[in-house]
Amino acid sequence: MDLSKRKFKDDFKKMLTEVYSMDITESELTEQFFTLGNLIRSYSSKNWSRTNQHYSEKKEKQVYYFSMEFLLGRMLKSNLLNLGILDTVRSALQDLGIDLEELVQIEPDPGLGNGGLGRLAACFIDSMATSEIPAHGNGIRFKYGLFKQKFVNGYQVELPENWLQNGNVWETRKMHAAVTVRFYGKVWLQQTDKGFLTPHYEGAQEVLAVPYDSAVIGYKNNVVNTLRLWSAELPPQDDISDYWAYIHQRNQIESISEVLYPDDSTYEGRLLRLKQEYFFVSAGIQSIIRHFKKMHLHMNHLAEKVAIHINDTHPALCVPELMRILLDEEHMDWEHAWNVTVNVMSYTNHTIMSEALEKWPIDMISSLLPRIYQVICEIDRRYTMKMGTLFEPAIIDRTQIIEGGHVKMAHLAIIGSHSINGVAQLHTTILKEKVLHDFFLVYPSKFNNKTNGITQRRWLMLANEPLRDLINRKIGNEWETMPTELKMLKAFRDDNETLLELARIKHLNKERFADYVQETMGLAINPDAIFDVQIKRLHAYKRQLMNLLHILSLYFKLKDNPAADIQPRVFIFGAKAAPSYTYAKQIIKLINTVAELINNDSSIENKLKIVFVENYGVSLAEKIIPAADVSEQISLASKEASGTSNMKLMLNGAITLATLDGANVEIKEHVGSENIVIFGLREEEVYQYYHDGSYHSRSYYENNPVLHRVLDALIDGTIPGVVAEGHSIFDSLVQYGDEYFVLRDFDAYVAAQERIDSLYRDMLKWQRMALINIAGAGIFSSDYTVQQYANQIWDVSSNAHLK
Ligand code: AZC
Repeated sequence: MDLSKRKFKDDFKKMLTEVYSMDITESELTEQFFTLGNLIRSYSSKNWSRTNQHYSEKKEKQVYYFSMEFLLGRMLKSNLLNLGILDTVRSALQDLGIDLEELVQIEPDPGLGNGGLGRLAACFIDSMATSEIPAHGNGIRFKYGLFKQKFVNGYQVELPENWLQNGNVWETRKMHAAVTVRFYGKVWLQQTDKGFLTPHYEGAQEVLAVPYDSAVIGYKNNVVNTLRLWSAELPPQDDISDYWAYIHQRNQIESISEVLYPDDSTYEGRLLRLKQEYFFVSAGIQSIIRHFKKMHLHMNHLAEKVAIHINDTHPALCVPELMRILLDEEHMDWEHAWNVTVNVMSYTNHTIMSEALEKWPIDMISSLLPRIYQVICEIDRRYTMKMGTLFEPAIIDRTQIIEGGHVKMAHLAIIGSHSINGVAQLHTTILKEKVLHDFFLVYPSKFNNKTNGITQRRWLMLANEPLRDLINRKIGNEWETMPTELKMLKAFRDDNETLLELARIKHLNKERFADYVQETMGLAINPDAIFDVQIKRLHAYKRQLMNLLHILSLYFKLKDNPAADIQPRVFIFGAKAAPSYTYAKQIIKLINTVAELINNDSSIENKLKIVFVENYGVSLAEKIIPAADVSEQISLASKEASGTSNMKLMLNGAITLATLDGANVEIKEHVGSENIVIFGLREEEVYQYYHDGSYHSRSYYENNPVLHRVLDALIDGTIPGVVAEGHSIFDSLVQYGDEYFVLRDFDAYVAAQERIDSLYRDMLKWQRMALINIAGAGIFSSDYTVQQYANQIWDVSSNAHLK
């Protein structure tokens, strides 16, 4: 948008007076932040309604991305950037004596997601608006986001994250669009006068679902899509006979949208979790149908106008919920309703970890959602009947929805969707050949790959402005919307001036991060050291533990020989563990304790430091990633579906140190094997071990002296204060088989780390590698990913031509 500094200053002052009756000198950061937020809203509101109007008038097909999680991060700068007014506003505020960076800090970072899956959804909505895809997010407005992590004596402690405390400037409550969601009760089918079977409900609990909409602003294109998050409320009641019963009921209902489950692998509080899933699914679909009906088209045409995406299995109830509405409320016959449903739905799988494949006990689902359960049973019955004639019984048994007293959500999503995708090539191959092989036999054409992506706007243009400026000076700014144009940077691979400039920028970012660490943790780190970064949820398969064992091996090397020639390193960790995941929490305690030991040992002359940042999330990622030299992507091959921090880090010039897992495989293809450091078992080797059962971790402990010493340190008091944790972790590796092959890959990992050490010594060579990584990162933009979803799955056009 066109905005002069003068106009902005006038608007800002006016708004401050209107809302707070203050002038600038009286106002504090909070008032200034809300004033700016409200101004941004007013600047985007016209385009928001224009976009909606355009979609309605043109009857454009709409995509609804259903996701339990949207891990947005702070929106202030992102909105300014996308409106095209970031620089103007920054400079105008400066004239007014206000520092934009200080205002940014006022905004709470809404942690409405656990990790990769939630952040992917956030990147997608940004990219969908930018790519002019008529697509909206649908999720839950959790009152409490993912817990705030504190370390107390090295242990993770979880505190509530009350992000809504001071209100959310971006949202609008849309009471007129509220819908009712039903739980419990009895249901039976009755014939109406017109001959339809309609369900009758008795004793159902009714919950009011109230939507809160936020604008999703496309990058400099006037498109504003919608993120709709639902909040659970008690429906208004005429007479409240029993006040206390009323309060109790209200609390119970409001608890549905109260907390995000702090777990991306196992599901606790199961009943509430199931309620959450149905709640936002039912609310979302009812509101879609309401909207569709305004077009006065027959329901048979729904799939021409609506695509619903099921992000992991959490929203899998979309399938029976849409069926319920088509059958019970629209009186379609089963065949037509099913046809429409399958054409509308598509599903993404994000993990092969079996504990994350949701299933619900029949008792629970049949009492909480009686009608939905009936529909699921009928879907299952028809599936087994139809496929039973085509495939052998064993295949049908393994692919049924209801089995062993449970409803399997992935099966429901697969049977009820026309498209099933994995999130990286390797992951999709594993789905087809292993994890979902039976389904692949049944529905080969449903399977496809969509490799994940990230938005270069947040992760480069905003997070790393010095790098953005350098790139723009070298190759112009076309890459902002056509990120593969970054490849033009390759022309500078032998240009020492550019490489030196890259080094200077990296150093600057490292200094900034070092300042932050000094301020917040009181720890001095050296910006000349290698900044070696592993940031992701704490999970055994991601092998933060292997990283730590290597650090210990370096530490002992220095203890034995203080003159040992190693490049100084700062190992940076950021990770939350699910509160119920004991083993992961033990690893956190161990890392913190080793950090304490190493950081305070003056005999190693600051050659090693460990920084374990508290409360890792989007805002911290934005500080760490631009400062990273090394990107640790060291999961056991086959276990990480894709990874996305790998993409953000390469885009910022970090060198990837990786196993051939998830999207690392594709990163290697794009940068070439000389610009990435690969090590470790490959996926086929891992499966071979599973097959022949020949991995015996103990022999690695017994035969590898370095490993032996490192592992002994866990249990012999070398690392003080971790007796219980040390033993538990030692046993998991040596005694109980080392599920994720940490000891098997240790040597290869150490060798790979030595290679990093030696590469780093040649500064120009290192920067050349960094440059090639940046130049090759464009393909991993979520702009491309969502365009592929649009063309190949949702069948909608990108470029709605709103300009
Ligand atoms: C993650 C995967 O672990 C990660 O590899 C992937 O990049 C990301 O999704 C986005 O696709 N999964 C999750 O965050 N959560 C679950 C339940 O899998």
